[in-house]
Amino acid sequence: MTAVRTVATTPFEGQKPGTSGLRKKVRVFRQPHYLENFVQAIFDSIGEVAGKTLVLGGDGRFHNRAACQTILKMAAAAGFAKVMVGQGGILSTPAASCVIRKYRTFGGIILSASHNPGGEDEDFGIKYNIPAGGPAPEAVTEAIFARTAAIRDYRILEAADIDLDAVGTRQLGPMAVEVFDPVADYAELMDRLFDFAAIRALFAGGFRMKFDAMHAVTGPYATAILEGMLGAPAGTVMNGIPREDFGGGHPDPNLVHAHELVEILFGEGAPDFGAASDGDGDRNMVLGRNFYVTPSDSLAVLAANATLCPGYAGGLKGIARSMPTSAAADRVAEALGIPAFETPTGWKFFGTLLDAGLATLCGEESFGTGSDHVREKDGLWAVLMWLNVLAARREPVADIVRAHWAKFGRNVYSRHDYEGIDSAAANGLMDHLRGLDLKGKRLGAYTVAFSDDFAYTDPVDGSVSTKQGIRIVFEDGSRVVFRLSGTGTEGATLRVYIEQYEPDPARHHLDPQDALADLIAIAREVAQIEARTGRAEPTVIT
Ligand code: G16
Repeated sequence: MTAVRTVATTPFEGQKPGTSGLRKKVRVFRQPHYLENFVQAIFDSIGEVAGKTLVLGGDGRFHNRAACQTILKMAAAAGFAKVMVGQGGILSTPAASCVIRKYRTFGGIILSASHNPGGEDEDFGIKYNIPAGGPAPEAVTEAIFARTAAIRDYRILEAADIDLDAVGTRQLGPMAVEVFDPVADYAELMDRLFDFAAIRALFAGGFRMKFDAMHAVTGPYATAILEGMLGAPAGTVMNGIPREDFGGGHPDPNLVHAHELVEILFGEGAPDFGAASDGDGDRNMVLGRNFYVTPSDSLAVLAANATLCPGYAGGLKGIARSMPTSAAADRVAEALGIPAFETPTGWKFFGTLLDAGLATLCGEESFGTGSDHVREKDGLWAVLMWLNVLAARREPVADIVRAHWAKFGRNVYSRHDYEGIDSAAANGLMDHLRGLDLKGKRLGAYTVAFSDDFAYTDPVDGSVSTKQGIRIVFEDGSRVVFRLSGTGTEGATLRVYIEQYEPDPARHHLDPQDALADLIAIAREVAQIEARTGRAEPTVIT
């Protein structure tokens, strides 16, 4: 017998979704009613759910399984007709988006704190994706947040836990639960977009790569596609079994956290190509032999070479990037005669552009690249697009990027993160920057053209987002940008983005830290970083 129980509850403070959903420590999520309140707030905010189908899955981190069971029972109590769950509760973020779109479901719930560490004392997260497959826009997340502040009770089915490990459909009270293979639909989509035969031929010819799944969700996807469908040798995928604690690591594919891969690609006898993905499979880092491709350059190079891939052979409609991402992609858009869009940080801002057919490729400096094939950034997709380009051009990664710079000029770029700083100090620093009147002022050798707090009006739905990061733009087009991260769970993280355009190929080989040294010093001084945060140096440089 199953019955719906209505449980009295009181609101928790701070259930406000950040850049990508609600992310908190596992111990916060494990408090009685905490997850339930948020899930009920979602169900209460997204319209009529009765009779609808929902997608559910996560990156497999600690608490993923328990949360799936709770959400299933709440979905049944809310009246959903069916929930499609990835086998074992596993579903990468881009695969969730793929499945939501393919089966036209009423959106999905994704359990992930992305690149943040996992484990009993680490992070957990939850977000709702809309029926178009993308992260809920701000109007929806605001409604969910407002609901969390007013919630008085939630409803849950009293039932035993359901088996999530065997593929198949079973009943949970009146609701069907379909446990499905989380890889199949996604792999089929990739096969349609890219020239798998050419990539197979590349591997058959001795091309070597390493893919670091960082003990996170992309392991099964990468193993099935790279080693299974594309014939890459066994062992191409490393750290390929998803673990609840990501093997104790920090599943963030950057030069610091993916150091195991970096050492291989910069070591003796390095393979031709290296790539890594994050906790939930939406981020990517791309490396050539002895060569790091910045995410901003990766977007630009993929855009310039997109027509080599069957799924993009007809050309691109437009390219969108987040404001802190370098303008390298804008130069490609200009050359292609297509529009370039500059949005606030957060994949959700690309959704309207993709839905309206205004953009085909999107990218962010935060190791996110994607296209209109789904409505999330997609780590493995980016890797496969690179493989398709490499299979078509048969040149080393470094040569492709250098030739790109020679043609378009180089947007020399770096991001400096100051992690885990005091929140009050971080907010004080941002207020200080907002209060400065810099227009026309000289900072070092640079003159400020303008400075502002980035605001964005969505060209499709007219929604306005303010306070999206402080830009100081100099007369030669160089700029420094300051933002506080919206994905952390402890203290604050200050991100400083530094960019300078370099047309001269004789200077393209310079290390960005050297080439940008003056701007880096200016950024530190104008924001009073050391005085306000006590940090003389950033914790992560990418
Ligand atoms: C999330 C969003 C991304 C965004 C990133 C920025 O990434 O999905 O679109 O660029 O956050 O993070 P922050 O606010 O810390 O700079 P993810 O991979 O964490 O979902």
